[in-house]
Amino acid sequence: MTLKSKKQSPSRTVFIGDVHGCLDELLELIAKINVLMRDIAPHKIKILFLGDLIGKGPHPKEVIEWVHHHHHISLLGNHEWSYLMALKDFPDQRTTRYQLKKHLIPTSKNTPPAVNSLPHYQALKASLGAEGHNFIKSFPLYIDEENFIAVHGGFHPHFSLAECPPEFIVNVRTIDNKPWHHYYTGKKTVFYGHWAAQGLLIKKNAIGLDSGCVYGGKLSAYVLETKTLIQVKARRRYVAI
Ligand SMILES: [Mn+2]
Repeated sequence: MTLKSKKQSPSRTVFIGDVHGCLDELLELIAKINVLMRDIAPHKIKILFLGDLIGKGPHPKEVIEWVHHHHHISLLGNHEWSYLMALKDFPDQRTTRYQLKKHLIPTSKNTPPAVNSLPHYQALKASLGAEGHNFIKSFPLYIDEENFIAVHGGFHPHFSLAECPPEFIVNVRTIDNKPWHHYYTGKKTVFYGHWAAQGLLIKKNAIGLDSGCVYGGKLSAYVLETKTLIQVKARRRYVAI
């Protein structure tokens, strides 16, 4: 056995921005990632979606099923949040925490109105079945690891992630007219989505990966360990921005 073969296989952590039901682009992106990672052991590759798998785009059901089937992780986006809130099917403690804290943190002015009606969500729930629906319910609000933080929208600099209300985490873009990450001074890199109008943004400690695929932009992935950006172009513009 050579020294090299005794070495532990490296691991890779891949973040993917807002898919919004763009299944074709997701599959193309995954194919690119697979080519790039052909020398990495499959069990060493962790793929983490930054939320908003559903909403706006053409294939929300198929995207949810694909991510679930492949045992990947997704954060809760504002669209999954709206879906669960509309169906009144949210874990109680999160709603309670929001009720307690909402007077402390003003909701971002940029919070979009709910774009999907209750009948739309009910139809999606019916098409997903219990398995897909429960998968959405399992999405974490944030992930705080030793070497990164992942959130859908962002967080408030004066509050810990655990203290920040869910609606704020999934919706925030700006605080006092500045990007929320302007106030973030932590060392861990924060990966976030949700801000297609800002687009791809790579800073030392904050990386925004919503590059507006559903608006005819790109679907983006970023590899934590190698700092590699991987993108595919949208096949078309599915909705107007
Ligand atoms: Mn979003």
